[in-house]
Amino acid sequence: MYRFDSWNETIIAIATPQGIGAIGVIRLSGKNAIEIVNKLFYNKDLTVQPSHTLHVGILKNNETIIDEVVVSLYFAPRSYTGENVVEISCHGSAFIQQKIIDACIKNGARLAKPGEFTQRAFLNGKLDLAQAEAVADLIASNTEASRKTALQNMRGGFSNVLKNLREELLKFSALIELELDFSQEDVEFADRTQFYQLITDAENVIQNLLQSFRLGNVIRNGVQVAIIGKPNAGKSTLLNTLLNENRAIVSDIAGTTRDTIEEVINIEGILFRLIDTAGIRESENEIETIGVEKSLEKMRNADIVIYLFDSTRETKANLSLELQQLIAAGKTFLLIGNKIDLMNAGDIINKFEEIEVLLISAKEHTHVNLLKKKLVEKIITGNVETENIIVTNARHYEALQKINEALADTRKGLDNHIPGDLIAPDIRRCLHYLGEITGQITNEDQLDYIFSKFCIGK
Ligand SMILES: Nc1nc2c(ncn2[C@@H]2O[C@H](COP(=O)(O)OP(=O)(O)OP(=O)(O)O)[C@@H](O)[C@H]2O)c(=O)[nH]1
Ligand SMILES: [Mg+2]
Repeated sequence: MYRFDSWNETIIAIATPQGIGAIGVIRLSGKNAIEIVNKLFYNKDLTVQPSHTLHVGILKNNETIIDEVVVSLYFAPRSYTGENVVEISCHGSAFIQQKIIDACIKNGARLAKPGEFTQRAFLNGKLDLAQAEAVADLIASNTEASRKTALQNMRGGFSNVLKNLREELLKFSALIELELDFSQEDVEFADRTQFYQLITDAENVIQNLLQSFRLGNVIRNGVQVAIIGKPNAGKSTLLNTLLNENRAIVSDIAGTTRDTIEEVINIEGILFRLIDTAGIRESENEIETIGVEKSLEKMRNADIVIYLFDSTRETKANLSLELQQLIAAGKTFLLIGNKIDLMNAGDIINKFEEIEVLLISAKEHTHVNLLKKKLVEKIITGNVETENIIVTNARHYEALQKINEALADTRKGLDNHIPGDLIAPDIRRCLHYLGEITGQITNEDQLDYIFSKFCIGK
């Protein structure tokens, strides 16, 4: 196993957020965690207490009382990090917490680096790398969907799929390597039909995981939705209605919105980043022209474009042209006709027949819930559900792509009946990248990089 120099040191950090709260939790992990806290603890000898117990008492630094606290004890290996862990719940003042930390440092602890607790958990075999990364995601999760996927990954859903695959491939790899020792004798230990089936199954699994990344990315980072259209279509009104607040200025003067406005809403657990833009038209006004350029840029970068038009003004012929342009731009879009409160029922049905539009009234909130539903449908397509395993991590995605390539090469080799010694390197490549995701194959720099993105205290 890989080790670092500071392996023997006891680390300390505040586990609760910065600022004042009722309670603050300070965590220590390492060989001497219990001894260090014991030196400050006044009421009893912590070193003779059983694991997984709580102790109320006073912490003293020399003869001054710092605080009355509750201390929780976890002995190695039955703790988050696999080392001795002490958690001190003190009163939540930043001053008290700092005093406790200072006193512990004086007695031999050192401040933890970001993610060092989880890094130790990984190095002690408590979590694999993909699970450890999910811990960071879980802490950062801000919607129901991102919480669910992170929790599932942390529990090992993703890792288990990869581990099974790796074990199956290892079996075949061992047989093929064995053939290499008998290469003079032209024997095949690895059953080629079974092996072919395994590669096909593996490709399916990997491709599903790759596909899930689009949704995974969305769950992690949110979906960019640009609201685009001509001046006065009601884009800013729609933004306000979706947000339920008067965020953007609305007026009947064409060209009201000049700069883009971005706000976030949560629909069914997915974050949508709504962008209200300046109405698109030719203009003599320099500022408006800059605004229009910005609108077009937002449209290009968006995951979904809401193309909003005024259904009282737009003709079917013109709309068909706009539609063709949207299709040509290759974007995922929703065609939305606004202001149906100004039209009578018959017109509404006939005016845009054959074109797939959703007609709403942003002002009167008519069919706005339908619009929300359509936004979600654009993201969660097919049978990808948030209950399935979803790849949310770009590092995993890259490794999965490499595995996919290596599997394709292996399959090609089998198709062409090439000998085992030429297939072996491709299988080794698969195994390598599978191991890279779960951390069975890693280098120190990579680990440091991954854990440095954690917050301190985790
Ligand atoms: N009757 C009716 N009026 C609406 C509706 N939506 C917007 N309006 C009106 O249309 C006018 C323009 O609305 P805005 O939301 O400012 O339009 P915009 O698309 O943001 O316009 P620019 O910022 O100039 O591009 C305002 O007077 C709104 O009150 C609607 O659903 N029904
Ligand atoms: Mg506007």
